[in-house]
Amino acid sequence: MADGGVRTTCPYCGTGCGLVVTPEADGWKVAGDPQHPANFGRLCSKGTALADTLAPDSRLLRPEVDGRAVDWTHATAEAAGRIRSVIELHGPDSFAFYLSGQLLTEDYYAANKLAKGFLGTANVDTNSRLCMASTVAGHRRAFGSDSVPQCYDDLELADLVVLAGSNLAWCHPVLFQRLKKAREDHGTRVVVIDPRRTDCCDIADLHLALAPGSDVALWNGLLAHCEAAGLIDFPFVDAHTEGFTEALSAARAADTCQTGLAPADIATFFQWFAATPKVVTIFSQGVNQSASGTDKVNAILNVHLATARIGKPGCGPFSVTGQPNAMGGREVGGLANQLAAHMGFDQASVDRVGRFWNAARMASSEGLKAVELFRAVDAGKVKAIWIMGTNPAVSLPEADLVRRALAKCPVVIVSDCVADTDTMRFAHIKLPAHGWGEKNGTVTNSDRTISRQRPFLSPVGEARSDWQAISAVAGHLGFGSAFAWKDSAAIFAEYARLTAFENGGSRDLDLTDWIGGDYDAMVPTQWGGKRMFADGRFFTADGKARLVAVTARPPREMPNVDWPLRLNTGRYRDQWHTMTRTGLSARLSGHRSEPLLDINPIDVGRLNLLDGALVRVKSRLGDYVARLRATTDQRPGDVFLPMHWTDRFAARAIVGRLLAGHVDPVSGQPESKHMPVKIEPFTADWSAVLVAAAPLDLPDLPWWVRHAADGAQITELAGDSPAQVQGLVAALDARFGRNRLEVMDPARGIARYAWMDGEHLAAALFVGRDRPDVVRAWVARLVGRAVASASERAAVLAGKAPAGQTDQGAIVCACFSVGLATIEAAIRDQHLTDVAQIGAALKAGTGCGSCIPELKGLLARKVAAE
Ligand SMILES: Nc1nc2c(c(=O)[nH]1)N[C@H]1C(S)=C(S)[C@@H](COP(=O)(O)OP(=O)(O)OC[C@H]3O[C@@H](n4cnc5c(=O)[nH]c(N)nc54)[C@H](O)[C@@H]3O)O[C@H]1N2
Ligand SMILES: Nc1nc2c(c(=O)[nH]1)N[C@H]1C(S)=C(S)[C@@H](COP(=O)(O)OP(=O)(O)OC[C@H]3O[C@@H](n4cnc5c(=O)[nH]c(N)nc54)[C@H](O)[C@@H]3O)O[C@H]1N2
Ligand code: SF4
Ligand SMILES: [Mo]
Repeated sequence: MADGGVRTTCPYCGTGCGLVVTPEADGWKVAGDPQHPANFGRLCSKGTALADTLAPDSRLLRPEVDGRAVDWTHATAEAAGRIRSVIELHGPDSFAFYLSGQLLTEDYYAANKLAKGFLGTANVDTNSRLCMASTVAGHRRAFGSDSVPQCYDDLELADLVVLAGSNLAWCHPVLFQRLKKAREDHGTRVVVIDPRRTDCCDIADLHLALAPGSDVALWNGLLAHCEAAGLIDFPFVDAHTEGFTEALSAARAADTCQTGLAPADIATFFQWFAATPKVVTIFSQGVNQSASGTDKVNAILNVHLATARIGKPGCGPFSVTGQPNAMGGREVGGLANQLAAHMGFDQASVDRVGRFWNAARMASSEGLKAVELFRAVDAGKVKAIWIMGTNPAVSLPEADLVRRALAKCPVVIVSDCVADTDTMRFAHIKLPAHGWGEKNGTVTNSDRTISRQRPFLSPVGEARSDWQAISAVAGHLGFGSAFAWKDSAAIFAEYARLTAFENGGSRDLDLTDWIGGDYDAMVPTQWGGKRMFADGRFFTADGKARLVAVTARPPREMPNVDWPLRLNTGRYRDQWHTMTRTGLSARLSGHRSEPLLDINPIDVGRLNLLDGALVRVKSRLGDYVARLRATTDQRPGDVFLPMHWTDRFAARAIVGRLLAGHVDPVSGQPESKHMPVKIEPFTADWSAVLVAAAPLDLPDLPWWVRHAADGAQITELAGDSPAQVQGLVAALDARFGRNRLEVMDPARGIARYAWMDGEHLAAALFVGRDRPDVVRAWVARLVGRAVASASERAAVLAGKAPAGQTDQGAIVCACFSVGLATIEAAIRDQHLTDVAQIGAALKAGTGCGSCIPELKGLLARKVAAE
């Protein structure tokens, strides 16, 4: 470790912030790297809390085969043997990899090479199919290559930034901080295009809350407007593009009424766009996760191409990628319809890559994309699957089909750093992977910057890097010499040579400059230069970009009498996907400690429901239980649920169970943002809260949800029969022994229990007809501590803390763990009137700043109340 600590990269979002990690007396200090061009020292709440998630107790420590711990040689020989026998009997396409944008480039390259070059199958798909596939397809249609033309500096150079289907404030918080600062410095205009009001709207000049799925109509309208306003750059269009006339006539036929927006708002957006030469359009899952996602992408690219607003400083379309290495995965070809190094399945590329790899058995055509892949597993066509770095039992649509498929698949191999995930429960062979802090390799962020992830911890247990697992299996299969890399540097070097191989400027991705470089000393560098396409040269056969004629299509399923509401899904500020890591952190779990169904108050009234009540959300595929949150952030008729909760954290809170597997016809990306649902009341006769040191296996109950608190796990529960409570108490007796204290008030439906381990509190359960009024955080802090005196024990059973100890409610500021109740009290008692005063009084908002929109909301509520 250098004096200044280890320089590495954040394992969460595609912003790709650089970090400096230094040892401290009781752990690690994670700080933003002032020299990294993505963040220049900034961090968000998730990056700041990284040290909280290094806990070894959640990790998978050693390989397992059929439930038995074995050594690596045995596990990889067994994996190879099972893969070989499936392929021998059923052919190469009976095997598949399902990978992840959270793998390192080196891991991804190794998996892709094994399947496509040596096993002879292109069944190598990834969670990027659920994420960026529509952008990849849109880029390839327009540019002839999957290239992101812009760089982050463009956020500071633009005069207008359009956020299209991107909740940048929560999902790329450091980019949002950069945009916010640019706006403060020189008045950058911001337009948000999103059916929901998000925290991005805090800095927006205009929020277009369009009808879900209607983006193509809006962008087509803009293209027609640009033409009518004389804004088409004909010299550029004529010299460097094809397809303008067709795209324009499709655009003219568009009906912007489909967006449901006020004509005046549409006109304002069009005028601003037309009047501002420097426009950046940031787009993300509101665009991609749609059955017309590829057309949405091309509708955006059409406008930028026709006005030559591309590849210039402060000017261009900008897909922000989700995962830390979503881009690297695309680069090495980790998609079933791409080969490697940005090459496709044309004969010349198949031949070229085959020669470069000296391939034993080259795949010659595209493989199965994620949704079809799991359907093929269900249909028994794919019989062996190796899942690496992703949790498809949760994150895919039609999650029940996915679970059924995994349950009957003869060979399921899962590589993960975490021991107990929903997907891991289906594994026959479990392979422990390095976690962040142990991993050693490269990642590519949203603006094509390649950075190093460097280790600063020794691997826990027997964890290995994913590429080592792949090369060991390849060795057992007899392909050892092609996978005999001594370290990740050797893989990167091979990959860089492949990008340069017979390239000669014909392909966008060319890492010639990296060949022979010092891998360990690598500094963050963009491939392809700062911006692409400024010279008007694209990677199609004729060098010209394509405008694509697109027509708006509604989402595949629309609300109707039976399913009257539209379900939109997405992310919370402080959770990452299926919570396997962020769910370990108390401060990250406090912002939203349970999933909430966001719904407009008009719908709450119409359905005769109450804000804060539990409800059952049903689609034609499944159901989900959540607490209502009435908010005008939602349009009437639209509801929102987060994607994060799993069977490990809740009963009945997997949103993928509600979603149909409709996919975009070009990209194969599923439509995760539009599903008709209905809402029914959830009848509960009892509610309870359980506090214990560790997560517990609970009996089957109608509803529960748990979260990490300081020192313990807090589980909220509810049900509809007294037998359920008896079953729960019996299960807790079995777990903690019969040394149980209790108080009962049957008339009021109240029962309270504390399980003691000698003098120490092991667990406490509070049951009531309504949600128990208990100071949860105080009880959580007592778990594992001595509770000796009679009065202390009585206080625990009462759930009443000594004076001054209250629950602070939802954590608003995750950097300094400041809760809602604390902030509201300070606003009231200290007469605080702005965010700076809150910061001075409580520090809230002075870390990453992601909570500032919420702080402003609290101040505004106070003013409104007065
Ligand atoms: N905190 C946090 N940050 C993350 C992640 C995380 O799990 N947690 N995950 C990372 C990953 S992998 C990804 S892909 C990114 C995703 O980042 P984003 O795409 O910004 O996040 P989402 O919440 O999925 O969706 C963005 C917005 O699309 C809107 N939307 C829904 N339907 C439509 C529509 O029809 N049109 C338009 N215009 N908008 C619509 C939603 O209301 C939502 O606000 O975030 C990354 N960053
Ligand atoms: N309803 C709905 N569903 C969605 C979305 C949505 O917006 N709405 N978004 C989709 C999108 S954009 C995405 S990207 C996906 C994400 O969905 P997933 O990829 O399923 O979610 P994660 O929780 O990130 O799963 C990553 C797993 O890999 C493990 N892991 C982390 N690092 C490593 C490593 O280096 N090696 C190995 N072997 N394992 C590792 C983690 O512990 C975790 O179990 O979800 C998709 N699903
Ligand atoms: S913005 Fe993204 S990359 Fe940066 S610290 Fe936050 S989660 Fe990590
Ligand atoms: Mo993603």
